[in-house]
Amino acid sequence: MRYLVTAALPYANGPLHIGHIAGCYLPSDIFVRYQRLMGRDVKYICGSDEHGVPITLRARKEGITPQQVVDTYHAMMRDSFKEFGISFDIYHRTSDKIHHETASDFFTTLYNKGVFKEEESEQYFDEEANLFLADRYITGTCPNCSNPNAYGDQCEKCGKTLSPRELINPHSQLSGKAPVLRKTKHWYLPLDTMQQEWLQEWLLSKEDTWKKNVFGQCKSWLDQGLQPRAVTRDLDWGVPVPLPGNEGKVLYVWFDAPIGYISATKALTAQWEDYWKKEDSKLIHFIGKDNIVFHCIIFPAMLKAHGNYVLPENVPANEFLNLEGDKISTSRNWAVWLHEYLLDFPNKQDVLRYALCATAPETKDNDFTWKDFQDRNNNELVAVFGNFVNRTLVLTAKYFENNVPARGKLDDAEKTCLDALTSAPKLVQESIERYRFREALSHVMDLARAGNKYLADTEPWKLYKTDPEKVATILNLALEITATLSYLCEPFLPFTSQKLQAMLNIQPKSWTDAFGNEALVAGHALGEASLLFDKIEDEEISKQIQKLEATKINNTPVEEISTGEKSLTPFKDVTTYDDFSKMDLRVATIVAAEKVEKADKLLKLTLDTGIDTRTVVSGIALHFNVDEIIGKQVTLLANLAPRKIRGIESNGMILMAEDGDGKLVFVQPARATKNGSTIA
Ligand code: B3M
Ligand code: ZN
Repeated sequence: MRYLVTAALPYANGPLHIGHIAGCYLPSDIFVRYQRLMGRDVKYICGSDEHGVPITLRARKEGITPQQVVDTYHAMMRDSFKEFGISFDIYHRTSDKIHHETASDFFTTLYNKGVFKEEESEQYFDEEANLFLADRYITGTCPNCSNPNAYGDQCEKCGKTLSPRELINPHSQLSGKAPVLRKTKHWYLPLDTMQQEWLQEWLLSKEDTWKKNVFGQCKSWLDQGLQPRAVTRDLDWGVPVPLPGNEGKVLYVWFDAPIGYISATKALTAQWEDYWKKEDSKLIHFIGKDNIVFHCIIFPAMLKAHGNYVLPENVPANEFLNLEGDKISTSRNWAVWLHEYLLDFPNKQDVLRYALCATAPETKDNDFTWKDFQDRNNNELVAVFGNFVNRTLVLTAKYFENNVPARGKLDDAEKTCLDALTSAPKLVQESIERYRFREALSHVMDLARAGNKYLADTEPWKLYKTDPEKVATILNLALEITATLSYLCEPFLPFTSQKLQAMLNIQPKSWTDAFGNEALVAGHALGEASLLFDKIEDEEISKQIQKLEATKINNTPVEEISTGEKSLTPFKDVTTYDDFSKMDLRVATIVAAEKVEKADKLLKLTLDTGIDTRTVVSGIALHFNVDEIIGKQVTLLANLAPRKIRGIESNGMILMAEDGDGKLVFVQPARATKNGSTIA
């Protein structure tokens, strides 16, 4: 038996955020690490999904090629995954030659077998850009909610799935013009007939083994009746349709992307066919819930039509993770970006892994908050896990010269403790096998809790003078728990596991060897102890919250802020670039603010400019409270000549935007950036 575990291929058109991680990368990583520890044959596959319209649109907007877009994000995602401890066996990419060949061959096989229906239909065409307008290239008014900016495939406001022909008043994203209808030929996967032939029966057989949310979605697709799906598009970015005379057509991104799992396995191992074709192979797709139909219906349909491939054993999709009560959104920048987290919290990968696993949206949408993140670190990792390990190691160093003491007679407290010790691995295993990673993690923590309680109840630090033998037994057991924790936490907290094993001076072990017999023999010399986790202070958390708040301000739609009459100030006279460039504009943060006595309009601000800390007197006191502006980033005219205002020397000026009604807002960078950054 062997496992092939895939994690959804993220689109290479933006960085990764915690929603991606909680949705499928962390659960799959936990699952695979566990399988490896069980000594099973497993391959863990992922890579960048480098086709699709959003990538071409982004490239157009930025004036670069799609390849440049994907090169940037592919590298970025690959590196973030690695640093975060996501242990793919391969992180491949769909612009790779192996993938193009594999996807192309796959299409050809289906074509030669006569699987596809070929059909001509009318589609929107931009006459100015000389292009058919696929999916996102076209926008218009949503027939459901009247949102004027709905896309050709979906309205993001009401969530309705659309087809371009349903849009009211459609226009091209490229030229802005109204498109015309033109005939074009495409190939369709006949899901309707497949449903009757085998797909429905196969899917219905999954009721007891697949997660409720996943099965439920499949069931409702079936109930509506599956429709033929086009697997090609009129586009120039993607895998070209491998049939002569079809220039300008590529495979639909959702046709080629799942084949990416196959090409990545090919790139990884010469034995790739074992994993994909042998009957005793288990194919498991980890995904987020928006990908269910593609992995549970369309890809299986493709695999079956091709023949010789196994079908997915399970598709443990997660629901969505929200952030501070609001939907995570790339376009609104409402997200915690993985690469920024890794910079802001160096060597704290496991804290985020812990927090995300403990709040994973396994059965329903869930919310990530920075406060919860801090609490989980301080009250669970530090106060329970870390505290237990630290007390155990410090006491062993103190009383037994850092060697494992021998175990003596066992009383009731020891027996309870041993029970917890022997049952924990089984509980963790059972939960992981059922894809319940939150529950599995809580079993690990329960063992740490049991250890903590054992030390608190037996108080070895009070006993040493009178009963050193008892203390030896207590610490022997506590160390045994510590060793077990180091093995058990590996799938969830791999960095901690490693650190702990170094502190215990033990080697990593497979779970089949690790449990059931004693991990530490009396006399074993321990390594050097250090703190496993440290407290996260309020300031670090409020910084993160402020960073989020800042994006909110910058993204408030214009209609919401400017009310009333728009009597805008007319433009000033022309100036020169030379004059402009004399101004030294910098990003700075307000670190303190106070009212200026007897001047109700003035605030005395203290600014951190990255280079110095300085005072600026600003006439904004009627517009802002002192508390609400501390921590805000602003634009500072840094080289304005110093000036005394009400006896206070002001060194510069902060820039404000003023609407026609006299309302003021800070001019600030679109996202938190380094103080001292120049603005030009
Ligand atoms: N790139 C969609 C997504 O990131 C898509 C997954 C492909 S998995 C084959 O949501
Ligand atoms: Zn809508």
